[in-house]
Amino acid sequence: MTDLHPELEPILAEVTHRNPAEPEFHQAVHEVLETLGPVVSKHPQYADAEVIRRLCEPERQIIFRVPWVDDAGQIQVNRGFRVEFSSVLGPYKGGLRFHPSVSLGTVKFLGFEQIFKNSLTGMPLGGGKGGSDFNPRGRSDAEIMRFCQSFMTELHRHLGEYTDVPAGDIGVGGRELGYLFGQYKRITNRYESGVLTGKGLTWGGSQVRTEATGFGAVYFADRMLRNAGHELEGQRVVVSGSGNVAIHAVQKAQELGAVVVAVSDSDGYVVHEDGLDLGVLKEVKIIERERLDEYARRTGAQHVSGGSVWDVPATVALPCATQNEISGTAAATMVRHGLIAVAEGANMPSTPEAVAVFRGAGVLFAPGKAANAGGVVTSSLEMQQNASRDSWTFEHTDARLRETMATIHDTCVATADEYDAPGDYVVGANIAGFTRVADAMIAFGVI
Ligand code: NDP
Ligand code: 2IT
Repeated sequence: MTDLHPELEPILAEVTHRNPAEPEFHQAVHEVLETLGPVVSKHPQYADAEVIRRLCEPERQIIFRVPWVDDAGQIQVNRGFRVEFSSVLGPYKGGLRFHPSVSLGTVKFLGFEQIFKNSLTGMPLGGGKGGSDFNPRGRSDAEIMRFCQSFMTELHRHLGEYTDVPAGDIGVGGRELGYLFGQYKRITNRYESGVLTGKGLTWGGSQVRTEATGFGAVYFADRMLRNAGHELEGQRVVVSGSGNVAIHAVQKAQELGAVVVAVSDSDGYVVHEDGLDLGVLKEVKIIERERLDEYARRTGAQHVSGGSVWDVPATVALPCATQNEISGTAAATMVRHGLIAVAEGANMPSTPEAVAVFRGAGVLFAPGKAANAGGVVTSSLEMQQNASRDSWTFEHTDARLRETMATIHDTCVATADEYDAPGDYVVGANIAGFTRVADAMIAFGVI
């Protein structure tokens, strides 16, 4: 990581000191602050108004007990979180993650990233994130339902279509959002569609929201490659993860003519040299909620237990699993194998060491807050449809997503140029995301 601007150094020191044992949050703040030096120099009003110091402190943090009864009749206790980080540009907006690794620091890193991502979309969205250390793996539908109902029984009092609008993330998809929305509706006695996004198509959901993050990451990668004189067609692509984002990234990459040769889950990865079979992948992972070795069994693909999917050579990498999944060593291997572009479908999947390796090697690098913004963009389109009691076609919604990803891409490029960092999408995304929030914060005064 590079040195920070002297105005920003004490802010990072304060964040680290006041939020002990939250390394992912420190990492996310550091990664943003190290790009803001030129903005602070050019616009002293931001430092005068302590915009950055204020932005690093969430507006509100909610931590609550989630008790529930498992199928064996045992009482289980989990911890729930919602970090309402910034409502400067709109209601708090961001997903819910259910995974045993979730802690307050995880939710804060994700919420912090979400502020800049949501700002970059140009849409009226604040930033927030939530979740629980609940582990859905191996749980029955009935257990998932009881957990979601208990979680919402507390969370509902903090939500509202003008206040805070959650969606999915790791471990939270259509099934969980159904149980969450059902409980919200029951408790509040309101059919308030705009309170959650990622809903089912028959009860207020939007076309393309399920596909949006993966599709959007590939639209971004395609535009970034074209901007540099390449194209996605014919590229050899490796995708990590095999959840919502990964599968739809595979789908769109294939539709645009790339050959996707590998995907992973937390147990290992599969390699399919001729290209993955999307139909079998969806059947195994989405419908049956099975593991990837089952995909290998059905297709004859090679399954590797453990190991790293980044050992599989590729020209384009789409990390779509989780944070810090690409180490510096893995990045060096990827570069040696001929990597030309990375578009992050996941949030902060590249470690700082990996980012340094990519940058040093001249790899095109699209950070998550730009490349994976398609999810929240389409959430905003869902909110628009809910507000107007309308529903759009798949084609119209997909066209809006694609246009918005193009605009986000072009904003990153133009902003990086303006700040003398041509081709640096990290600089472009952070600065463009930051300035929109910062200008509104100054307009609002000290609140
Ligand atoms: P899913 O739960 O649908 O899928 C997650 C995938 O990543 C699974 O294959 C899972 O494997 C793997 N994974 C998760 N945690 C780990 C881990 N600690 N180690 C190894 N593998 C892991 O989640 P999504 O696809 O929705 O989310 C993936 C990423 O995309 C996350 O970083 C999320 O924040 C980000 N994102 C999601 C958006 C959305 O709209 N859903 C929007 C923008 C970003 P296994 O099943 O074995 O656990
Ligand atoms: O990280 C993300 O952008 C998401 N999980 C989606 C957020 C949303 O509100 O759609």
